[in-house]
Amino acid sequence: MGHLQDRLKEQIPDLQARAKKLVLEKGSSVISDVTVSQAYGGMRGVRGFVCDTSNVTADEGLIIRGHPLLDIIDILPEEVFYLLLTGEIPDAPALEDLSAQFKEKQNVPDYVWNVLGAMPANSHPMTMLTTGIMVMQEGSEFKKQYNAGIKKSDYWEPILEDGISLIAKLPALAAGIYRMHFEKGDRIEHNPELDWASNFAYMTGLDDPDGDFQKLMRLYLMVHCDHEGGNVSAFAAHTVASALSDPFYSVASGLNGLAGPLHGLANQECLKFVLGVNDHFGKVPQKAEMAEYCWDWLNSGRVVPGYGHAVLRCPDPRFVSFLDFGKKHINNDNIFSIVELLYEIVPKVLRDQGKAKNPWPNVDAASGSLLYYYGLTEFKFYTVLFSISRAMGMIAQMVINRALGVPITRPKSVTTDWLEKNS
Ligand code: HAX
Repeated sequence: MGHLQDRLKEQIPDLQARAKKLVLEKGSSVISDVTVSQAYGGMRGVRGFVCDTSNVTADEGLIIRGHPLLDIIDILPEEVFYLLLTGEIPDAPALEDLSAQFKEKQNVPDYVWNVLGAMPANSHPMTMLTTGIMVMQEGSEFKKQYNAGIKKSDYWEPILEDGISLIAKLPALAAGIYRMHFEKGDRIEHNPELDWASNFAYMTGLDDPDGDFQKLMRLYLMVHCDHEGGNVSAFAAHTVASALSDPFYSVASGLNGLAGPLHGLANQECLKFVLGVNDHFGKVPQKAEMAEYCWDWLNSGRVVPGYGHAVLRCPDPRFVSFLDFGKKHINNDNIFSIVELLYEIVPKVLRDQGKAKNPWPNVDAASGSLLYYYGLTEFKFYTVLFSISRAMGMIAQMVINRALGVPITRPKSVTTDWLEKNS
C-alpha cells in the first residue's frame, strides 16, 4: 500500500456517505430537462451523471478539484494524478511514493513490442497505442481479483492498481511507438533519475540540449489530464468501465474516441492547418491576408481546427498555458508566430460567420506548434501524447466510480416515432 492508496482509504467512506445522503434526501430532485434538440444534438448540456475529478465551466475552462488550471500550472503530472483522485496536492513523501510506484511498474512487456512489430507499417500511432494497451490487458489485476470473487466495495483497489500499472507504462510504450513507427532506431531505456514526463521526452531520443522539451512535456502531460466526464473519451471510458471491464479495456475504448478528428486528433489537424498557412504564404502573412485565407477555408465548408468547443465560451486556459510557454521559450519561429496571428484573427472571423458558439481557441490550437519547434514534427503522433495524459483522468474517474458503486451506464434512447407522438 502506498500513500495514495492509504489516503483514498481514509477518504472513500466520507465520499460514499455524501453520495448516499444525497440520494436518500434529494433522490427525486430534477437536475436537468432534456429537449428534442438535445436528443438529436449529442445530449449537449444534459446533466446526467457525476464526475468529481474536474469540472469545465464555460467562462473559466478546466477546474481541477477546485483549482483553476492556470493556478496550478507548474505541478507535475504525478501530482495532478494524486490531485484528481484525492482533491489534494501531495506532500513530498506522498509524491515520492507515487513516483516510486510508477517507476517500479514502468517496463513494457516484450510481447507488446512483438505484436506492435507485426502490425502494418502504416498503422496510425493511435492504433498502435490502443493495441499495445489491449495486449497488456492479459495482466489485469482487477480481472484476476474479480474472477476470484473480490467484494464489490473493494473493486476500486485493483482498479487503481491496474491504473497505476498502465499509466506507469505509457511513457515507454508511447516513446517506443514513436521510435518504431518513425524509424528512429532502437528503443531507449528510461533514465531512473527523471520524472514520469521527462522520461517520456528522454525516451523519444529527441535532441534536448537545454531540457526545454522535458519542461514542455511536464506541462503538456499535466494540462491534458482530464476535462470532466462528458467528453467523448472520458464518457466512452466511463461507460465501458461501468460494465466492469478492467482499466485496460476501458482506457483503450476512451482513447479510440480520442482518435477522432473532432476530439483529440484535432491537434494533428491543427498543425496541418498552420503548416498549410506557412506553405501558402512562405512567411508569416499580414493580418488581412490571414483573414482572407480563413474565410476561403470556411467557405470551402471546412472547420478551423483548434477553434470552438462544445462547453467553453472563452479562450481555453490550456491554450493560454501553451501560448505563455511559447512566448517565454520561442523566438523568431514562423510556425509559432502564425499561431499567435491566428489567435488575433480567427475569433473575429468565426464571430462574423456567426455559426460557432465559441469562437475562441481550444487546447489544440497552440500545442502542435510547440512540439514542432522542439523537433517532434511527426504530427500523426500528437494524439498519442494527449492520450498518455488523458489516461490519468479516465483512471481517476474509474477508481471513484467503483468506490461509489456506480452501476452500469444505461440511458434510455427513444425513436423518432416516439418523439413525434410524445414531444
Ligand atoms: N470552424 C468552423 N465552424 C465551426 C467551428 C470552427 N472551429 N466550430 C464550430 N463550428 C460550426 C460547427 O461546425 C457547426 O456548424 P453546422 O451548424 O453547420 O453543423 C456550428 O458551428 C455550431 O457548432 P458548435 O455548437 O459551436 O460546436 P459543437 O459543440 O457542435 O462542436 C467542436 C464543437 C469542437 C467539435 C467544433 O467547434 C469543431 O469542429 N472545432 C474544430 C475542431 C477542433 O478544434 N476540435 C478539438 C476540440 C477540443 C478537443 O476536444 N480536443 O480533444
